[in-house]
Amino acid sequence: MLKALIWDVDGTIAETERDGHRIAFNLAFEALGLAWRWDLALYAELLHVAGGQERLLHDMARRPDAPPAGAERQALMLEVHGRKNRFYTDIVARSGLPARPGVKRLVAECQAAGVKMAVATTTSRGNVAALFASLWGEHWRDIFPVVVGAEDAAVKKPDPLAYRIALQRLGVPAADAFALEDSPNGLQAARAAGVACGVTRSEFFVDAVFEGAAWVRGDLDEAPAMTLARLLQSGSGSISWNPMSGA
Ligand code: XBP
Ligand code: MG
Repeated sequence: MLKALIWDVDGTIAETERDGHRIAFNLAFEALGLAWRWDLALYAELLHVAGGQERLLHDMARRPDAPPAGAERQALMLEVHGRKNRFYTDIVARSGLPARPGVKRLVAECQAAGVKMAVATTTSRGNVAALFASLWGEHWRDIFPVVVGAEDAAVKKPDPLAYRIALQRLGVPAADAFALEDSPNGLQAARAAGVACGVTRSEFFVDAVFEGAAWVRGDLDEAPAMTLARLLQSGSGSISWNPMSGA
């Protein structure tokens, strides 16, 4: 029985990667006098590395003008990432990023039906707060009482840690939860925690393979719309999925 819906944030709630984080990374590079820029093609490749800090380190490792591995590189990474997050929350607060189609509708349906909602994300809690306040107003925590972010789960998706913590805080077994994700890393994290998962492909994952998803679609409003009733039907098949089978 479905008791909780666990939402990924980046790419699932809104197209935050293309229009938020990527732009903010570039603004941070510029502010620090770095010539590095992440265009769409490079960012699509870099997105396979979950976590902004990990992504920066991965990119720096192949740049001849980056500081050598060690304390200096780590310090620059933290400086860039801190600035990126300030630019990101500014972008979200000032211009607002719209929710992806059907997100607000499904959230409202879950609220009305008493389905608990949580967030399991790789990004930091401050970024979630900025985005959710812009989408649902200052009382957004009443809708999403459980938020598991980078500060809670040090090991990023595809590791299941964020999902395991979310389930624990929700007090709901994995079999009674359903996850919504946009990326292969996210799907893998949910499944490894034993949570059935539907996928709404985001811009960067239109061609990705999503093996083991309960369903894969462009967005929640794509016909036939993914209503809570339809999600429950789709979930019943996938919720019986056995994580030990390796299917
Ligand atoms: C999101 C991420 C994050 C964001 C940037 O993955 O991988 O790293 O790109 O956020 P998911 P931070 O949607 O699977 O949670 O810079 O705060 O990490
Ligand atoms: Mg995502």
